[in-house]
Amino acid sequence: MVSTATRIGDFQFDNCLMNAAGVFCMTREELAQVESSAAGSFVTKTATLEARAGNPEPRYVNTDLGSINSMGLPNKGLDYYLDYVIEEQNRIGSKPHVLSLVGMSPDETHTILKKVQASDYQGLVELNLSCPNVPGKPQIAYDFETTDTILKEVFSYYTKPLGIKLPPYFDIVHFDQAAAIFNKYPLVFVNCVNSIGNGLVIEDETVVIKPKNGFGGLGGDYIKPTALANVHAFYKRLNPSIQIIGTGGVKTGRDAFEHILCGASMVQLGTVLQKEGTEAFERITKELQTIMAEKGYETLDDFRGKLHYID
Ligand code: RRO
Repeated sequence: MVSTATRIGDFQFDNCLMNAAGVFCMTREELAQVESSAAGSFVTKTATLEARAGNPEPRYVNTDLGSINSMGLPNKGLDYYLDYVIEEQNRIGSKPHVLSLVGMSPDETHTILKKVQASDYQGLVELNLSCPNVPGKPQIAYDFETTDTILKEVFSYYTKPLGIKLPPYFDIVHFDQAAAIFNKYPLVFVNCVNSIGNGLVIEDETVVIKPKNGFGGLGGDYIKPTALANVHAFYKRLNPSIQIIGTGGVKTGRDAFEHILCGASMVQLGTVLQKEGTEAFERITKELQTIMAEKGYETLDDFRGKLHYID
């Protein structure tokens, strides 16, 4: 009997697939749709302290090879999502969930996390250190000094299970430097990767999204090799207590299999979920189960991280 069940920290999930933050997670209705699908969990849209309208439209476009977005962190504000995950946590039969957060400044991040710390929420939190789309705000996790400072300050008061959402890195030295920082803290997971920031898609002679003169985060096929490299690089470098969530370019069971082979304990669907809807969870789960059965694998532990190299 093949199982795609998994665990992150102390939380058990019946299935290793879930949505990626930003897709199907803006409203309670969308989150409820993911909850009632074959997904093992949901993560909320990254919340700031106050609600935000985000960037002007068009700000998300699907392409043949994936997607480009510059949403600009639109969300309904911390309380909306925090209230919902607490409500869900108290519902019998509810799955464990992930609350995604970031402040518009380090101070706001601390205000938010202190609120979560003081709340009844006992589930996982994902601190988004990698939003590529707020004009004038660089991706936090590309600044190692700031990242280290934020994590040091956070763990001086935050005692609940916390992970971080990372941007893709592109240099071995950066994998080494980032991992050395993350290994200093009691992180439960790192999520690799957010969209590849600041790509540019053109149709005829014009950019396809309005914000930032068309620059936006890439998802989908464009980013799978980069995502796999980041999952595996951090799987190899991080303390075994820090698990990996794999995100980027998953549209088939084979893609999910590859993320797990690289070391992922959970796999998130972004662009494919936006394109196909929540039916994608069942289809990709079945495709993954078929591959596992063909290979004689019964659980994710049978192949997680066991990528083969050429001698
Ligand atoms: O809202 C966005 O523009 C956005 C965010 Br916060 C993020 O983390 N990643 C992304 O591709 N878009």
